[in-house]
Amino acid sequence: MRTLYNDQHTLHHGKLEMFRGELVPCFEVPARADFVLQELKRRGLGAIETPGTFDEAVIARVHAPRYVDFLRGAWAEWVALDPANAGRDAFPSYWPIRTFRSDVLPASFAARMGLFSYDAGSPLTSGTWAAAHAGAGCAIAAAQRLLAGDRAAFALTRPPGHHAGADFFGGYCFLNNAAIAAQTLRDAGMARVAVLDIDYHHGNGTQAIFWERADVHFTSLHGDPHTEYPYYLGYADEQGAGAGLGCNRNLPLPRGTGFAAWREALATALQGIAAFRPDALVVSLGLDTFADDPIAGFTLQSADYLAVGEDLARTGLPTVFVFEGGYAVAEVGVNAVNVLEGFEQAA
Ligand code: SP5
Ligand code: ZN
Repeated sequence: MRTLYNDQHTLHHGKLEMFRGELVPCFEVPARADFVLQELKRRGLGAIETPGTFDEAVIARVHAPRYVDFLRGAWAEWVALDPANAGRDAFPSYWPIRTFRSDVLPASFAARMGLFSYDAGSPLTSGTWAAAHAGAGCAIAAAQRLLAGDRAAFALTRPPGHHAGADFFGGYCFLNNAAIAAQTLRDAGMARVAVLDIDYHHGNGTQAIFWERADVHFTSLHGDPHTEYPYYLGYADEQGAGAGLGCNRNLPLPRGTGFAAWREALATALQGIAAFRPDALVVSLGLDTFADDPIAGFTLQSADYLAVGEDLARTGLPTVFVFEGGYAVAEVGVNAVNVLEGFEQAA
């Protein structure tokens, strides 16, 4: 399968993230994608292409214009506040939680940082927009490979996307690449698209984007939010609303879950997806379900990812894979490519 990749991802390189009252080195680093790229080449999985310019209209169908405008200009605003800011990443410190207004767009940069985010773990850096924008281009180009008749394509993107909502960043995510891929398929005439999120963390952004929509079905397998990030969404009783009621499915699993139980949940997820009769599948491919992941709690082994790919191929659906989390950096390449190779062998 083809990989869509843009080396501009390296322009997003956060230094530190807030954790337990301290700034600790970022887990989401450029080397993650480098290891995947290296493994793709080593195993000869298929052509690796860099997309050119693209039509931005699809981004505006997923994200709010005032949020996109903010992200595009955020670094320049940050540096304009103080030239010394060029040497430090931007973090939010204020959030409009319940009872505050979110309809007013404050002039203050700090206030808008909080309006458009939900955690302090996602530093905004000089190259965040360029990297996220290039990543969205990869997601769009991967979706277009399906429209051209390919069975599958891989968008090797970072920063990741599935925590980003229509108008907020968080969880290391800025633009929701999986949602953008799904929307691209819809815009091209596919009637129904399923998104399956197998990152360790619930894909709260993707869920929220499609919450009231009947044309995109969202399913997520993830650590139980009672104990796991992102805590405030991802529970089993969240089924969508309005026209989208019944088009959202969460399968939370306890911390410590191993491959046998995880794979059973995957089978359950795939049955629900088949019942939706989608024209295509978008997989939010997080590899932080790996046993040695430093910030997650499942115990999948590298060889298990081959079986994951095989299970996904048996859907028979045209499939876009979008890279998400996975922080065991030295192993993330093998684990990601195992999914893709398992898929290809069973397809
Ligand atoms: C895309 C994705 O996987 N985002 C995950 C964001 C998780 N952010 C919270 C990280 C919590 C860090 N916990 C550190 C534990 C160190 N032992
Ligand atoms: Zn994750």
